[in-house]
Amino acid sequence: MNKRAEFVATNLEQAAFWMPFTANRQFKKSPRLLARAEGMYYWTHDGRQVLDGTSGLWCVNAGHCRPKIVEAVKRQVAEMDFAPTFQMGHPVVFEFAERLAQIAPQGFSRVFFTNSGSESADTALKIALAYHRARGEPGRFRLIGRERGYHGVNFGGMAVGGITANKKIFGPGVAGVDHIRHTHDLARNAFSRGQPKHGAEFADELERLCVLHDPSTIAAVIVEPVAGSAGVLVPPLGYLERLREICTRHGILLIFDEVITGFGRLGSPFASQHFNVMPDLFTVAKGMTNATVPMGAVFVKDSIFQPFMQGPEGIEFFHGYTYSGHPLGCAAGIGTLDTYEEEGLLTRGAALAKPWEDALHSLKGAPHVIDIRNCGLMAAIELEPRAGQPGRRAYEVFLKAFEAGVLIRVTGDTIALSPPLIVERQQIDRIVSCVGEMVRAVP
Ligand code: PXG
Repeated sequence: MNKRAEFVATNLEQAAFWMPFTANRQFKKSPRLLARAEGMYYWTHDGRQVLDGTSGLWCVNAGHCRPKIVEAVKRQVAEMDFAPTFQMGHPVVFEFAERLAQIAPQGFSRVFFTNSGSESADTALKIALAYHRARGEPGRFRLIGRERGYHGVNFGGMAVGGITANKKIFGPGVAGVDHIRHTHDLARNAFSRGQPKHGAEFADELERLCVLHDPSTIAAVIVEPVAGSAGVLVPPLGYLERLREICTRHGILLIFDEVITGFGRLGSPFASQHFNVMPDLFTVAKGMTNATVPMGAVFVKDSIFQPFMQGPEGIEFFHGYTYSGHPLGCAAGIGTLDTYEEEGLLTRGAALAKPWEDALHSLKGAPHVIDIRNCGLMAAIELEPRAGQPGRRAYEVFLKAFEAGVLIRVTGDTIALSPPLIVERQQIDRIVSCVGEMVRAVP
């Protein structure tokens, strides 16, 4: 154990670190510390190997500490640590934007840089509002999200998000926001393989909101193509197509939040390609730099960008972050794209999707399992909540799996899985058999 690991292992109860989205008191009494990572594995501070079934937090898509990325960051930090992108530029940021535009679906020729998925969501919403104003429709101010959606924790993303616990104590938030219903339908769709059959009509709720508010007041609709945080909710067949059609008919921009689905998670570079439904804007983060340096972006169609360039001379869009296009993020991103491209990782999930699906659905019939959902290399196993203790059963599975050397993620009573895209067949088997064993072991 190195000195730093020794310190944290012994002193955590009064630790200064206020942990995000964590039961601090519970954690600090019995901490789980990851101290090193490589490829498909973490090692705990006391040297135990842990198979990463979650790509960190849905983000380390190429696996950990990949040499090309490590080298690119090292080189960049020694050459130029930081340079502004407000009224200045640097070569790396221009190069990275070109590289991203090259792998984006056709027409997404512009990239606005942020530092996280939350910032990407807020940036995309602001681009949508500014776009309508630039085109002479300032009356389009409403933003529509979806129940169970997660678009980060900043005020815009929180407002259009649909996760109650993330919103309820933070006041009224952004005005002019509404939501369509989520697509989870256990009664009709439990144990669907891939896209569920039932529920395309849930998209018609957007039509209802158009009647209620008048479509000329609606700027944009934002959805995750596959809802991640809410427990891997795969869009019903025909659902995204219908959302697209309603948006197009009413001049509403469709924003896909691809923070999780982007960069190969579904077996295509982006979910829009997997589902063959194109948004007007989409957000990314996480896998964009393989999570090596925090970074996010909004991809913008040329037709959305152009009105900005036709206004008066001067700053076209009053928005940006000190670290938009940070040189280290860009270097990490270029190293990441090189790795993805050399190893075919952005499409590797397509070949693995079927064995992944088969392995997961072998858990059908295991105790407590009420649904299994999968899409690309994402999956969820939903457990029946223990009476009076929601979330407890899945949390115990998580703890036991970690003890057994497999990192999984839980949200409520749903176990979420998203291994790095370099995962091998026997590692898939190990993840699934570990989950199966622990599900059988918990009361
Ligand atoms: N949009 C989506 C779809 C996300 O999944 C964000 C935005 C926000 O990204 P940042 O980088 O600001 O955190 C996310 C983040 C989980 C989990 O376990 C998911 C996220 C973050 C933490 C945990 O489901 N997604």
